[in-house]
Amino acid sequence: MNTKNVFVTIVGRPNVGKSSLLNALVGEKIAAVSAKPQTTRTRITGVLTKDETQYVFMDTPGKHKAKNKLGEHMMKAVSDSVDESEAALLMCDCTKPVSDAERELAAAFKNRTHVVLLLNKIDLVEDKSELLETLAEYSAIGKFDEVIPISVKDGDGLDMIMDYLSKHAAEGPHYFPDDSFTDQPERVLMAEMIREKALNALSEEVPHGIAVTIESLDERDTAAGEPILDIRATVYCERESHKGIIIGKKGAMLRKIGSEARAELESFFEIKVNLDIWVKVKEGWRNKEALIKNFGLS
Ligand SMILES: Nc1nc2c(ncn2[C@@H]2O[C@H](COP(=O)(O)OP(=O)(O)OP(=O)(O)O)[C@@H](O)[C@H]2O)c(=O)[nH]1
Ligand SMILES: [Mg+2]
Repeated sequence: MNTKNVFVTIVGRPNVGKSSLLNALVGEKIAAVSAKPQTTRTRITGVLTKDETQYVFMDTPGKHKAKNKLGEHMMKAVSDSVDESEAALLMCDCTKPVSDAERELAAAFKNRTHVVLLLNKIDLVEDKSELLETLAEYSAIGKFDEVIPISVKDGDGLDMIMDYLSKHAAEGPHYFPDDSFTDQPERVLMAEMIREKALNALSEEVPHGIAVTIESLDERDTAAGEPILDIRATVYCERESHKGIIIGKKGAMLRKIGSEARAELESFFEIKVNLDIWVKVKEGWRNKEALIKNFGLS
């Protein structure tokens, strides 16, 4: 059997559903998803091998105007992905008008890469004829091989994406083991699960300044002989006042984040987890190269 592969970049402005799509296509929860824009901070690779074809998806941070050094690294991840992609999914929120982010991305791909325009969140549109107008607006900004209306939430249209990509796979090796679904190290997956729960639990200002690191991982047996994983994590934030918010009244917020993260860690890694989270302040870390690097974000 001749093997095939196809590398696909998923780009778009923040919050349109890129990471949700990555998770849905790969069939595993590998990227953090939240209602807060700028959830994704680095390029995240998801892998799906079906018969002879290996699909390699690259989820990217949402395109925006960087306001700090972290943002600059995030936008570098986007432009690198755009430059390297063989096929791209430009993802939009069909309930929103075209923005500069979409114009710039469409222009960057022009006449070079196979681009499919995905109009996501069609579940939010009651009168589907409204989509025609949106479609016309988007069609004016670039050249797309196909335009596919989808709802990642309802799983609508995802098979059409796969049909398209299967036609664009080229003969070549599988670069990842056939049973792997991401190149993200375990510790990164764990830290991202915790960060996602923090993003969901915290309001507005605080979440953007959060970073999570895994300090230690130890597997042991409980007294009853059951394996358990001790995970010690640190949540970094930018201000003392934010630390107070993350910990919450009598530790309630941190307990909520911890228990939600633990449930997901246990189901993903299929082992009982004991999660110990500490909160520390690193003032202005999003503008400090050394710290950004330390957190694995450059
Ligand atoms: N109604 C609806 N909501 C969706 C759909 N797809 C994703 N969402 C929601 O949109 C929000 C953003 O989803 P993400 O997948 O984190 O978006 P993203 O594009 O990766 O965002 P960034 O990483 O910030 O660029 C989340 O609250 C999702 O649950 C959809 O098809 N319909
Ligand atoms: Mg994302």
